[in-house]
Amino acid sequence: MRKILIALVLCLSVSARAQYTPDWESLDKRSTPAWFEDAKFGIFIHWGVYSVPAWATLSNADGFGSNYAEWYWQRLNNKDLKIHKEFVDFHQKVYAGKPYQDFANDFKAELFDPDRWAGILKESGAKYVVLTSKHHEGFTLWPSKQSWNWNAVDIGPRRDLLGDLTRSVKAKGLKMGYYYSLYEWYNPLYTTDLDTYIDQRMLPQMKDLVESYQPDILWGDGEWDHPTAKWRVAPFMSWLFNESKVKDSIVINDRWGSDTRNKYGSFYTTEYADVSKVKFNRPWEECRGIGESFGYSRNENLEMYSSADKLVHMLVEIVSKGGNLLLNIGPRADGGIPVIMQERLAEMGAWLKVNGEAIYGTRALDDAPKADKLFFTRKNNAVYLITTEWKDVVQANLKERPKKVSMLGVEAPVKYTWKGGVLTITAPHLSPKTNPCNHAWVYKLEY
Ligand code: FHN
Repeated sequence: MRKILIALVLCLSVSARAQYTPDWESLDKRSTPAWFEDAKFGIFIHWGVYSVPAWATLSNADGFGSNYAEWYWQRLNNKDLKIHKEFVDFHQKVYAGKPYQDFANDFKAELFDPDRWAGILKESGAKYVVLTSKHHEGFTLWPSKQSWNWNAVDIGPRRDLLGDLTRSVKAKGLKMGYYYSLYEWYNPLYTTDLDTYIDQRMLPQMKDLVESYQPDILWGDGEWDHPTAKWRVAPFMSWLFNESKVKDSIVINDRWGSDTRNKYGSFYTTEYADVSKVKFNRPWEECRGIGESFGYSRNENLEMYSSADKLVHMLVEIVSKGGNLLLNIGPRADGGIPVIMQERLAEMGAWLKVNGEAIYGTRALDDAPKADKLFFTRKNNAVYLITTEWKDVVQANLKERPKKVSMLGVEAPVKYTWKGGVLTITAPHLSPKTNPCNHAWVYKLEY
């Protein structure tokens, strides 16, 4: 009896310790579930009513984000912007100035095939997906009760886009997450009665997403108008971490109030950052489009799209600094994924098929040698040296002599010497037939 009592007391005290109180200090005591740091590569999807006009200016006149097509509605209304007139002129010429809301009727998603999308996403080598459940326009991709007649089932696609994609993505073994914008530009409740908006729309929607679809990630945004205390997000997070069905697996980003970015959350976020300058001692994630917009912009030119070379190099650099890359695609309103985006994803996937061992599940190498176009990751007893440019001879300062050096995807052993703390690798002779990959090559150093 005594033993049972002691066991009971122990159990109770463990569960009491596992309770997170509704404040960020407590919430941040929860360690980030390891799957997130192991995953390294995710695909962001911006899809909504804005995918119908799918247009943004090419001018950068208003600085960062000028080219974001998902901001179309706001650009039409915000007279203070330098790019405003260009949007109004375009809208007048092409759509005779019709109300933005009418675009929802043209958001048909008639080509949307969630299994096909999931196949493309899986083949990219990504381990997770983050879909815009609701962007700043307020339109929800799931049948949200709080968004009557402004959701994908009541109007437009007439289908639970979020639910259908979630099922297909999870069936492929990928994690599924939702982007959720706290604020809404033109929701009268948001603009006139913030507290009611939060209580009767925002918080119930977030809870509905979690309970109905059990996401692996909740990715907040549109948080900048108010501090986190005003949004009352922390109590929701303590429910999420203590009681929800996903309490052990879910991760959240850091955008939950004007005072939370790079401060609180399971991981920090950057956006179109110069990743060479990023330095965090927490899990982090860089998000960006393949081009210069998140929502599909029909106005973009080829030179605005990152090459596969650039994307692989970016992934390598981010991972060498302990981060994840969340690379965005913007599907068309008809549900097709623009072929150039598919091509870039396929290239990433081909590279990761050969070299994924140096990416997934790795961590940054402490005191990694600094050398031009050389990056390092580590896992178990191996260090991975990734060269983003082919070099016949690769040199790096390394404290210990590796027992073995090989190139991922190449069977023949690789010649190397190690003298006075300098590792010198002679690259294998490869022909176009034996070259395992393009963009970057990985040497595995075993210790
Ligand atoms: O305004 C949004 C933007 O449209 C896009 O969704 C990005 C993704 O990180 N977040 C906001 C800007 O920080």
